[in-house]
Amino acid sequence: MNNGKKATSLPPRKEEKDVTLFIKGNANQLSTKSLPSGRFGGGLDSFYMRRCLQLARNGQQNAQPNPMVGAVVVCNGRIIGEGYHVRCGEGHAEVNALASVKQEDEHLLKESTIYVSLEPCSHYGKTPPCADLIISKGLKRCVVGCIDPFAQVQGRGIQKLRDAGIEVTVGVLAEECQALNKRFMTFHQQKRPFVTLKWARTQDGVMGVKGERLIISNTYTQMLCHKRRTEHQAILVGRKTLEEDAPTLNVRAWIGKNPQPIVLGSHVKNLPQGWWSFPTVEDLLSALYEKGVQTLLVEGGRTTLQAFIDKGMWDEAFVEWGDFSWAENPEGKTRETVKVPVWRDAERIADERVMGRNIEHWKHLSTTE
Ligand code: AOF
Ligand code: ZN
Repeated sequence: MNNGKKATSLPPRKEEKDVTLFIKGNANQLSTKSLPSGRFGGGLDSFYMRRCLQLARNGQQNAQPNPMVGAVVVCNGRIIGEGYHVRCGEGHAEVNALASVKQEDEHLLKESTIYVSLEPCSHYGKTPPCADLIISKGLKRCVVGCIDPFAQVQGRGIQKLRDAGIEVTVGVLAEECQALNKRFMTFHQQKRPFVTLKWARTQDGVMGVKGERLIISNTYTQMLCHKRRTEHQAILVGRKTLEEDAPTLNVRAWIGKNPQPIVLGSHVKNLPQGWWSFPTVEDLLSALYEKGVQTLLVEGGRTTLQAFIDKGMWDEAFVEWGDFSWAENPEGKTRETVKVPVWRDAERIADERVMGRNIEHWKHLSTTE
């Protein structure tokens, strides 16, 4: 309908780049087309893929440990179906998108394209393979955001579709699609949990004082810390922190699930009930991978944080800056302090302002994203 305003049209499609993706652990080599990923650039494929990403995010709370995935079914410029992976154990994004297609539109499927932010699965998990469903519904084309790193899929879904004569385009908004599920990607690609480090510091770089508890966070940043705990499956401190501070590591200032508490270090005295203990970072990470724990929050102390940094076994970090300097404290000179860890291969990617406090968000330069 013309309401007198000038119609806005999509920007012209930029030139496509040929990209060849090699799939780890799979002899398949997939030749793909990749589109530029600017916010408004990239043409129609990027436009619909962006909608997939938007839908996928609805699964943030309940999809895990499965990835967040969105799917859109399009016929001649009209979206005839949409869906996302709502909850682990239930239907995948493609199943929900195809189920949402109205009966009177079913005949259009043969001319339709299905957009999915993650490669359609090819395995029997808790649900049957999505690739089989797409084939049986007779879709013409499938546009995939990124490859599923899960060992049982890893390119096999795409291969299955191509073998059935469906035209498949891979790698549309690939970086955004991978970033959305960076924890899932890291877990499957690196065979270890996604590791988040967290500490608080004074203006002059002190994170602790020997023999006492130094409180740096305020009520609001403490809520954020507890929220962060709910977003991880496991939480860890070193042996010294457990013995000196006796932390509970549970969620009190937010609502959500308590992560599994873990202590790192040998010869732990009085391991609290329900805690796990591992002697080294390597033992810990491989055991968590075996147990299917995808996310680990490391809350200290300094030696433990430094060990993860030195081994390069971390993905992102949150550093809260307190509003005071330890040196200004009259007792400042008489107490032995613990200084912040020393970074390596780290890039500061954002600052979060919380009621006047600054929380720096850092990323490890080797992290999946
Ligand atoms: C898709 N679409 O929406 C999702 C996929 O146990 P299942 O059957 O739920 O399978 C879980 C695996 O399926 C998960 O590890 C990941 O590889 C893939 N997730 N695949 O085609 C989806 N969520
Ligand atoms: Zn699936």
